[in-house]
Amino acid sequence: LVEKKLKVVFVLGGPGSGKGTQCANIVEHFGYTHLSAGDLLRAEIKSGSENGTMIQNMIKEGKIVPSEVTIKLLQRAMQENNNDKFLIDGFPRNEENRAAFESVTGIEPEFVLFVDCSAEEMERRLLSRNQGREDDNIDTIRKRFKVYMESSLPVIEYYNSKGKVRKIDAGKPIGEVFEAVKAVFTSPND
Ligand code: UP5
Ligand code: MG
Repeated sequence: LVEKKLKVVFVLGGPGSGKGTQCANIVEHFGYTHLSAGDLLRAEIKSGSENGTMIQNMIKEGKIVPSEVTIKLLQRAMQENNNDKFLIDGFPRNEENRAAFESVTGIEPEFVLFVDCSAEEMERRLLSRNQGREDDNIDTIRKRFKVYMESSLPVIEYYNSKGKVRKIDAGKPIGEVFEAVKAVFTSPND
């Protein structure tokens, strides 16, 4: 049995920056499988798992779920899928997430797509999303922004120092943002 070498791209950026939206486009054009850590955690709540209540409380507070929980869900999703190219959206969110994923899976990302957007625009998008997410209220949004600035931006900085960050301006209309994303995914050496 030959272990397949998995290709992973982390898609990082603030709450409401458009990670999920751009991932859907990347899947269509470049054949990746999209794994949103947040979606996996929300599915875990719905499934009535023993961790469900804990996860729900963390998400309501905008806090980062313990990495062993998230990593297990990501690993399971990758094992259940025959694809060898994955977009991991919204993970790793802090230094501990990053180091634990690397040591547990042995996977280093090919690169990090940094979906960069102003806080004002992200707030506007989240407040008008209307998909019933329990964390899309102004109180939780502020908490999510704070955690993003304090814990998630340093992860992007870490990868930037290794030359692995591809930053795109996500403040523009969806189609224009995707043009920049396409350029990243079609350029050589990525
Ligand atoms: N939209 C998108 N692009 C637009 C554009 N260019 N112009 C205008 N509108 C645009 O987009 C958000 C909204 O904006 C949508 O209505 C979209 O149509 C519109 P979306 O693509 O959904 O943005 P995204 O970046 O995916 O926003 P999301 O809210 O999903 O980001 P978060 O990072 O906040 O959410 P996530 O689901 O990743 O995490 C939620 C919580 O789960 C975290 O706060 C945390 O508590 C927990 N979590 C963990 O603990 N660990 C993890 O590893 C992951 C999550
Ligand atoms: Mg999302």
